[in-house]
Amino acid sequence: MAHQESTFIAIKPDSMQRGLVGEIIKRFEQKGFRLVAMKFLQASQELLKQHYIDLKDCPFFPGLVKYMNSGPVVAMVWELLNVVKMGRMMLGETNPVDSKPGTICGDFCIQVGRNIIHGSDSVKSAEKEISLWFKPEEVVDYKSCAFDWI
Ligand code: IDP
Ligand code: MG
Repeated sequence: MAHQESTFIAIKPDSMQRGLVGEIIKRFEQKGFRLVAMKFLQASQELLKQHYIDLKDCPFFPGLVKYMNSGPVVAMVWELLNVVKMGRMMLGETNPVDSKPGTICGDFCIQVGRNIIHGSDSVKSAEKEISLWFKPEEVVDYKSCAFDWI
């Protein structure tokens, strides 16, 4: 399919507990992106340490792994043209204090340590994250009926 690009989006344990799952998925659906994989799980510490490996020397790393492991998450892969960059724009900035209203962080959270959603920051990290969280057969290739209209 033309204009393919994939990103890994995770609804973190706090947004799950706060009932924001539907709202977040709605925004990606309404934007026109295509959902190709989704799972609901409590991520293991091992998986999360691997996911955040680049941050392993940060002082907040142990707290970050604990936070992400504190309850279930919704892990997803969304596709289409420029989804990595536009996905990050929809999320807002890492720190909610810098996130404009209208973005997910700008609308629904306050603290960087409880910033409710993850999105890949580049095409390269998206590839790494998708292969870490999903088996190839868990990512479904199909044509959305809206494809030609978006
Ligand atoms: P990103 O999630 O926007 O890519 P990163 O710098 O990769 O931001 O950090 C990963 C996650 O680590 C953030 O989303 C946030 O949950 C957490 N984090 C980042 N900086 C801090 C901090 O200063 N204190 C506590 N947690 C932080
Ligand atoms: Mg990051």
